[in-house]
Formats: sequence, structure tokens, C-alpha cells
Amino acid sequence: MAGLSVHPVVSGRASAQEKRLKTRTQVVIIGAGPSGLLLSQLLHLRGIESVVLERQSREYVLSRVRAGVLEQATVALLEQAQVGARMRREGLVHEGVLLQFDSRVHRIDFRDLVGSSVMVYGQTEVTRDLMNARDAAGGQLVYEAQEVALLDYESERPRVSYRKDGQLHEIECDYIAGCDGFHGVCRASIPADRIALFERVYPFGWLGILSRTRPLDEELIYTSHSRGFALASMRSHAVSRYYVQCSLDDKVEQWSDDRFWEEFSLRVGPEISARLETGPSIEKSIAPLRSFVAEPMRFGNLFLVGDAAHIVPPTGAKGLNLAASDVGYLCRALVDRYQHHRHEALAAYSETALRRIWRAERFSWWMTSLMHRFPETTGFDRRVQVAEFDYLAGSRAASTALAENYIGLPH
Ligand code: RFL
Ligand code: PHB
Repeated sequence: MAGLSVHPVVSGRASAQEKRLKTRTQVVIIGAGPSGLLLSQLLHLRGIESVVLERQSREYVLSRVRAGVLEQATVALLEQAQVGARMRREGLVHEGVLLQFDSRVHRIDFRDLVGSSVMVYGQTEVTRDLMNARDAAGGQLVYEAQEVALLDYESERPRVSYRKDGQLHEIECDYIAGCDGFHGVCRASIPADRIALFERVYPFGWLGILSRTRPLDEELIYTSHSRGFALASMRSHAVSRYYVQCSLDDKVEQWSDDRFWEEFSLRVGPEISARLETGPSIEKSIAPLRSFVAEPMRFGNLFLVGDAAHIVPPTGAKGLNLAASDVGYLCRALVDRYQHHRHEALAAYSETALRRIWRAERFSWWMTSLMHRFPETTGFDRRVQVAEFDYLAGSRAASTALAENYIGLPH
């Protein structure tokens, strides 16, 4: 390991002479997305103190529309974090999903195949519940923290500096948890020769809309059509979430609501679209699709967690669930360290987390490859996709493999 190292963010304006307000905590958590909030809440319940630094405002964080599907293990972790009450009341339990290829539909029955289910409950609501729980417990959360910089993270005295309302602050800590997402400062602070990056960028994106309309079906419908992929999802019995595969060059402004509904209807076909309730979108955004893993996930006393270390294309609904499983591993390891003076789990964090991450990467890549139209798709490729669908539809073993991965491999 390198000795004392300083890696300030490039835009940082802090000078060595500038007066810093100094404090101390056990764990500094960078990022108040689901990873950071869940980690701080779980640590708090085990008597471990943390400070969360978030670049954006609370309102901004709550305006992002993202994941919708929670694995049972994620649900259990949220219960453990004592934020499960509203999820249990308002979340929708789904015992299967529908896969559609052109006009043929195959249901993957989770209950029958693997005796389990998933929970449809939006990431925005998970985040809101966690924020409320942190507030109620008097948690230390700094929104709009600018110029966050990691200092000496490989030493015994890691520190994090940031600026808030013009004042420079510095927090000394035992550990730093990098929960700051794909575009955060933590992974970017690591010298290039210390980290290996594995990446696949897909040649398309997802255009998503949220609308106050009744969902198309009781379950999610994943559709593969020669015009491209489409997904019908939901947030409640009255709010729907729909996606269509789009070009990476597309801009949201090019997609009027009418154009979206028309394209979505074409892809799901006349039978299903006859049931479609359309209405004005209340959110519309385009997300690129990417598979990405950074190895390792530990650098001295800095731990990368969630999207800061890995990204999956959303087709398998795994991103938030992987973030939650990282949090589960790190929390247990920190509890071992603080309560039992054992360091083994912290030392094994990266290896343990990566084993599960690569399985989810594989599944998300597979499901993306199965369901999307690639620009270079030939007649041969399409027939292979259809043959794979036929196999799924006709084989309990193949359907079970999909179900097992979709509901989530064990932590
Ligand atoms: P996040 O949510 O990106 O949060 C990181 C936070 O860090 C802050 N930050 C900083 N703070 C301080 N200083 C800095 N320098 C900072 N830089 C960044 C950011 O402002 C932010 O608040 O990462 P986290 O917590 O690891 O959570 C990961 C999940 O958000 C992500 O994996 C999922 O949303 C992925 N995902 C899905 N996952 C599922 O499990 N099931 C799904 O159904 C699902 N659907 C999706 C998805 C992601 C999507 N998009 C938009 C990428 C659907 C979509 C369309
Ligand atoms: C969503 O509801 O946003 C959602 C559901 C399933 C996915 C991806 C996104 O695979």
C-alpha cells in the first residue's frame, strides 16, 4: 500500500493555509443515494457513528426516478434498517414476470419455480424512507457538500474535506465509504495503476416515462420486438413506468408523449396495447446502458459501494439490489471490527462483494443480449434470440435459472 497520499478533486479551491473546521467520526459516507443512506442507518442501529456528505440537495436526490424492483434480500435489509413499514403497506408483491417475443408471451412464475417473489417499490420511495429515518434519529447528513476530497485514505487517519456555504470542513475518521455513484469522486481518486476497470457499453439507451395511469398488467412485461425492446413497469396501482429502447443519439425533446405511446404500442403489439391507458408523462429521461466493474473495491480504509464500483444495464433490475448487498457486507464487516475487534470480514469485503457482483453482471448482460435489438443484429442473431426464447418457454430448467437470478442470488 502507498504511504500518505493526497488526492483532492481537480476543481477543489482549498489551499493549505485556509482555515478548516475540524471534526471526527467513525465512518464518513460519501453520497446520499440508497447505498449511503442505508449504510448510515444500519451502522447507526449498531451504535456506529457516521457522517453522510451529499453533493446535491435533498430535493434533487428525491427527484431522480430510477429502480423499481427489490429482491427479497433487499427487502429484508430495509426491514433490518427499520424502514420497512411503508414498503410493506404500499409495495406490490410480484410472483412472476412476463416475457414477450413478438406476439408470444411466456410467464416466469417465481412462486412455482423458486418459491419466492420480488417487491415493486420505487427507489425514490426507498430513499425518502431512509432520509426520514436518518432525520428522526438525528443523523448527520450534509447536503450540497461541495469539493469533497479524500485525504490519506490508506493511512490510519483518513480524512475527508468539503466545502459548505463557503466554509471549508475536514472530518477525521476510521473509514471512508464511497457510496457516490458512477460519477462520484471516490473511484476517481484512485490512481489508475491501482484499479482495474472492466466495461461494456451497449449501443443503445432506455427512454423512460412515468405517468399517472393504471399499469398495463398486474406484472411487469419485458418485450423483445424487431423495432427494439420495451418494458411495462409500475410504481403503484395508479402510477406506471414504461421504457423503450432508443438510440444513444436521441434527445428527450425528440420524444413527445404521443410519439412514445405510439412506439411503445407498436412494440408490445395490438393485443396488449388495447389495454394500455395513456396520459401525460410526469417524468421522462434517457439512460445509457452499461456493464462496468472496478476491482478491487477496497483501498486501505476506503471502501467502494454500489454504483461507485459497478454498473449493470437495468434489464435484470439488479443495480439497487447489488448496492444493497454491498452495504450488507460492509455493515457486517464494520460491526465485526467495532464490536468484536475482528478485521477478517473487512479484509475480505472486496472479494466477497465481487463474487456476487459478477454473477449479477452476467445475468444482466445475458438478459440485455436476449431482449434488445443491436444495430448489427443479423437474421442469424435474431433467430438465435428467438431460439433462446423458445427454450425458456419450453424448459422448466431454463425458466428456473432465469427466476433464480431475477429474484436474486443469496447474499
Ligand atoms: P446513486 O443512487 O447514484 O447515489 C450516489 C449519490 O452520490 C452523490 N455524489 C456525491 N456526493 C458527494 N460528493 C461527490 N463528489 C458526489 N458524487 C456523487 C450523488 O449525488 C448521489 O446522490 O448510487 P447508489 O447509492 O450506489 O445506488 C445505486 C442505484 O441508484 C442504481 O444501481 C439503480 O438505480 C439501478 N437501477 C435499477 N436497480 C435495481 O436494482 N432495479 C431496477 O429496477 C433498476 N432500474 C436502475 C433502473 C437505474 C436506472 N438509471 C437511470 C441508471 C432503471 C434505470 C432507468
Ligand atoms: C422500473 O420499474 O423502473 C424497472 C423495472 C424493471 C427493470 C428496470 C426498471 O428491469
